[in-house]
Amino acid sequence: MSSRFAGSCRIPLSTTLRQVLLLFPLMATVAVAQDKPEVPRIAVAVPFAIPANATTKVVVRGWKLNRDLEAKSTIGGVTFKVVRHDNAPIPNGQDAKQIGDTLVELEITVPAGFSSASLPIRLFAGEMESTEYTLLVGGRDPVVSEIEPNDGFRQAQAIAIPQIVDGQLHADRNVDVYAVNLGVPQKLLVEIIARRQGSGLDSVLTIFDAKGNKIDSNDDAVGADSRIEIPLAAGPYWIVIQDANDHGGPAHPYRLVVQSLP
Ligand SMILES: [Ca+2]
Ligand SMILES: [Ca+2]
Repeated sequence: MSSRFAGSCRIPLSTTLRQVLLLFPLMATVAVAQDKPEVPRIAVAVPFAIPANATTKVVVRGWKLNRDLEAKSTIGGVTFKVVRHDNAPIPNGQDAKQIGDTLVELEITVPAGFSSASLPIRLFAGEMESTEYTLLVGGRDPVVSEIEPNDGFRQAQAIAIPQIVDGQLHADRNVDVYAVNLGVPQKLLVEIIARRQGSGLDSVLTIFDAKGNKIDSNDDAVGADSRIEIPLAAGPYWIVIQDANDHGGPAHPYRLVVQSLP
């Protein structure tokens, strides 16, 4: 430390001045907090994947969304209609800091021939705009929706290979089961896209053979999202999706991707 600064430390401060100086950072923090605008923020869109050439109802969850908002995209040709805004239910034991506490329901119309695989959206409250959230549009492989009930081996939903399934763990302790039948031996990729899209789901993926033997399981491969690559003999298999914390509900959408690898 230089002598100039060392010398300045010897100047006595009055008690009042010392208190003001000590309080100043706190006062500044309070002022910033009070002035901070309530910027809308997006946690997750349900569903987070929508088709082209269709109008889809999408519930956007997040914070500060229960108000008059406008939705926009930097990509033209897509229309947004705000249907309603409301407080969002927080299912038992779940964290509003992760899944949001307010919602806005949109009808999003994506035109035929929409060429992008993603649709960035922002919500505007007057001058304030949310951070960007990216919806997925279509998919490289055929896309189907989950068909309930698919909550056990006996109710498994049959899917093809390749296949994309857009689904949701709709309640606590929900288990979704899909059945695939391999005509020939092949290396299978099974992947969940959920948390990276803001979903509350912490997926756990398990593959069972026809006898009910567990073949492989994965919890976290890409962040909290699960991924399995496995060579399999020909035959029927079950793909099971669960939440690591047994949670489910309106903020737990997922996309299941099943592909044959070379
Ligand atoms: Ca489900
Ligand atoms: Ca996980």
